Amino acid sequence: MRPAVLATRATFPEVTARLRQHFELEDNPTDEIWSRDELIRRLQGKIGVMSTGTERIDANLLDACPGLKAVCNVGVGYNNIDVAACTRRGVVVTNTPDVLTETTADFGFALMMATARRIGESERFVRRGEWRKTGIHDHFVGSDICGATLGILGMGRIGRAIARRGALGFGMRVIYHNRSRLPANLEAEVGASYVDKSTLLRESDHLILVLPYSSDSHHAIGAAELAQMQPHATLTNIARGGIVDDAALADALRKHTIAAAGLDVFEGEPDVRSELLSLPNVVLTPHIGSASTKTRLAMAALAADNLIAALGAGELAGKPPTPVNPEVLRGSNP
Ligand code: 8YV
Repeated sequence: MRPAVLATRATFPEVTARLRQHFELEDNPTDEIWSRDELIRRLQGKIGVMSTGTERIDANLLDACPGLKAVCNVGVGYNNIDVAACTRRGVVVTNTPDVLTETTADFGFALMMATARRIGESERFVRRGEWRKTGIHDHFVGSDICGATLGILGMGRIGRAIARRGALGFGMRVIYHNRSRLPANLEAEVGASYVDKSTLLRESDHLILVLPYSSDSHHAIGAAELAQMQPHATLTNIARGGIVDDAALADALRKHTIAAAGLDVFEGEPDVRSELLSLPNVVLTPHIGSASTKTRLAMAALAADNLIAALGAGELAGKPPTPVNPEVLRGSNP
């Protein structure tokens, strides 16, 4: 009998076919979102899971599913997984870095531009049939991207790809803040200068968030931070819900403390605060930063490669390409 694994969300046929070469696969072709109890029920007898950001893999779930040996997330972020709890139980965790960097940077730029140039608002105006007579100096005027100051909070791979676009493509002055400063050669390559967080907030015309979510980054942008930003500034969040205090942001948008926001991620998503839904000066998208067909396929394929290798099968047996807790593979977990 081949080992059994679970894929929690619908994926590409070529990816399920590859998993079926090695495992008894239970998949989710109708893509319904399972309750936690349902997930735990389906994980019984499974030794691996291909998960997504929708599923919370924590200590309680691991205790209820003691046969689990590998959790392979489709996504670079893995704040849905308690990695320490997995490591303690010898469960390998993997993610999908690199393959989504450029696609997500493109999307961050697109959302920032839509926000600065009021594309959502003006598109709704046209659809409502209100385009009769328009003013010239005050008609959906927004703020420029070219030549403006781009602020980046978080400077990992996606942050650097956004910096490059801003500096090289749009002639922007790029400033960033991160837990650790980049080496000088990397700063020069991406055209970005390090500043403290307060300078970043005060000087950015367009601030974009690309840092991972953790208890340290919870509400990294709240009322106090928004108050330091310029009234014409925009804020774009493509990182994770919870990094921004959405209630404080809605308040700032209503009071025009900042001009506009572009949000791809939300606290408590897929639910979105009703204040945000009714404000004109916010562009809302449903967590689609990495959503190009090519990239989503590459992410799913990498997650499948990780699952196959982590469970000791295939050419890379025992060596999943992108482990998050490699110490488990070395057998040195406590
Ligand atoms: C995914 C993401 O769509 O990679 C990430 O961290 O947020 C997105 O690319 C999401 O994680 C789905 O699992």
